[in-house]
Amino acid sequence: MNENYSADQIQILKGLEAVRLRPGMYIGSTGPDGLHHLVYEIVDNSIDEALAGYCTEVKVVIEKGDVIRVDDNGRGIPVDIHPEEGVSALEVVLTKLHAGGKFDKNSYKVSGGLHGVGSSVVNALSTWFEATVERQGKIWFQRFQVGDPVAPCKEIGDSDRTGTSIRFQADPSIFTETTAYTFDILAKRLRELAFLNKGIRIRLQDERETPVKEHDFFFEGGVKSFVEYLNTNKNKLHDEVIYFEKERDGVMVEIALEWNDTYIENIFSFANNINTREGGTHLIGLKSALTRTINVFLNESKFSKKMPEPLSGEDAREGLTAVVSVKVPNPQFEGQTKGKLGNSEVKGIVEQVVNEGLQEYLERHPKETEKILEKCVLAATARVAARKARENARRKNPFESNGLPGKLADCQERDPAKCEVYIVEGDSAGGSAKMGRDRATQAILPLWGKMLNVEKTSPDKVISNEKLLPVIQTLGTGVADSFDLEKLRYHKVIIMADADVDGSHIRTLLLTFFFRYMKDLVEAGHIYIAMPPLYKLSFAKQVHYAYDEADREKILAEFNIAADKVSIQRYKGLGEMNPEQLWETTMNPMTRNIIRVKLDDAVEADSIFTILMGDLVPPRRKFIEDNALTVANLDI
Ligand code: 0RA
Repeated sequence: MNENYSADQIQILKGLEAVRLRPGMYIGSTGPDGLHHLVYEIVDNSIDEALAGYCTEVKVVIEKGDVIRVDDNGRGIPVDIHPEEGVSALEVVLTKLHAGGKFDKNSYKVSGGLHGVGSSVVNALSTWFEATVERQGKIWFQRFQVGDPVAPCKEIGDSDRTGTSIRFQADPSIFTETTAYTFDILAKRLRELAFLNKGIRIRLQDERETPVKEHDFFFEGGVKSFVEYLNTNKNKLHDEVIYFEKERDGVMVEIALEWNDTYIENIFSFANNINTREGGTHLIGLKSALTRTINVFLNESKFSKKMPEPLSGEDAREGLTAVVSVKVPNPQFEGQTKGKLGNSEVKGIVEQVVNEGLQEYLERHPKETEKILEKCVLAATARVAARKARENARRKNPFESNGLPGKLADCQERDPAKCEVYIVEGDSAGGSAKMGRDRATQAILPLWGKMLNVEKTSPDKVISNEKLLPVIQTLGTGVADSFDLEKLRYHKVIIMADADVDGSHIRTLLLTFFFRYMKDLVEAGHIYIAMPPLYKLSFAKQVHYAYDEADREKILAEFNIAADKVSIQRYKGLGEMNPEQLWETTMNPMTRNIIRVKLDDAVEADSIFTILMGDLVPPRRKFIEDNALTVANLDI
């Protein structure tokens, strides 16, 4: 048994063919995510060198032809001959799976997390791969092709510095979808890494562009700078971000907190530089310490008698932006997407750090403390009011006996997976949609009344709003803490509004509501945006629909139609289409054009909604100018 096991191990260690055979197992996918992952894999090694205290700068260059180069000023990967393997340590690192770490037992490794598979995997998935090492006064070089060395590592010159430079070209026979890198995707991750590893300078250059596009990420404040960045454009309750950094039992803990005047809780957690989207023990520790410490101060304050009920965790976190980042020697990642930290020892450690740090902060900052406690009173009061509003709504029952709003035209099918609901702005469009739909599977909910901006409204007002309440009732899931995805009555929730500015406004308002109150619904990909056509083109007894100007020109070019032979109707709104046209262009699953709303990046999404819906006008104007806000740009 044991012998077999080690034989298997040797098998695995021998070649990189396994990686080329099942690339997805090593880097997650062979799509764009996997492609960008190659870069992160190489960068992680340089970050490890920096965390060990030997490297201060990492430079990532996208060269012409989508070649990646990662340079660092660390000690350089060792090049001496490895006693067991008989080749250079460099070659071992780049050709053997999981051969990292071995040479450097003392280093405090952070890579090796989620997909932390090492440079050899990148080598295996590259048409060619080159390593240049500067150390001990010399320059060393080795080149590989599809993972195999072309020649041994050899000395090629003298140097008075140290460092490692890796260049590679992703193999297009593996990354069949694309081998083109997206600057913004790399920039986002490198910015995050610079926040999470303070003091390390990370540069990104795109040589595919002229002039070369460049970003320089360097944050002395670490996660404190991260929270400042997240709270840009928000009204803060206190001037300085609350910040603690401690090492305890080998676990590094870094935490930053800042309350703002919104109703939104925005906490990001990281373990070993990996975003733990499903939370885990570090997040539990943070939340429990926050509630505990704030409750202690609340009970000793004049605000205590204003509390309608004892403080809840959500009260303490309303309007809180926070980042918790831990670095753990042996991280255990759990959960469906391995995005949850499992190490049980971490909870108590984080809890202790936050209890001590926050207590000290609150003692020293009475003015700020007062604002935070006052916010807690308001949150608790609104929470109780929201519950009463929910109970009242149930008692008054403004709905049909089945608990659904009267204006909903439901579908016949009962299996949610087969059902869709169109949320339609305006009664006339709603009427056309009701007549044009496939009543077996398509439900229509016309919206009426005044919509509010949930970003500026307290939760109790949001959930009793005349326009949103029917949406909540129709979907069946409940909201916020009582949200239950299992109860969703339609697997496609399609927002249908005019293709104009007003339509865009209502779409944004609804998306903000879904994002803030039913985030899981967005995350699970149930929200869609219907794309009604802007033009109807009639010529030679044919009818074509165009979704924008470019589309219109394309169709005219394709059919080679002279401008005077075609009649072009521009739709001003959905209401101008008759039921048949609406069905054909926007509702028929065979021919319609709908966009699924994605939530790839929570940081970016939060910032976009804050900019679009928040109080500050200049950033909103700038965003809209920069992005020429169209439906496509809402595809976040
Ligand atoms: C192990 C030992 C030593 C350096 C490194 C690893 C190292 C690896 C990478 C990967 C990218 N950049 C890197 N920089 C350094 C050096 C041990 C010594 O010099 O004593």
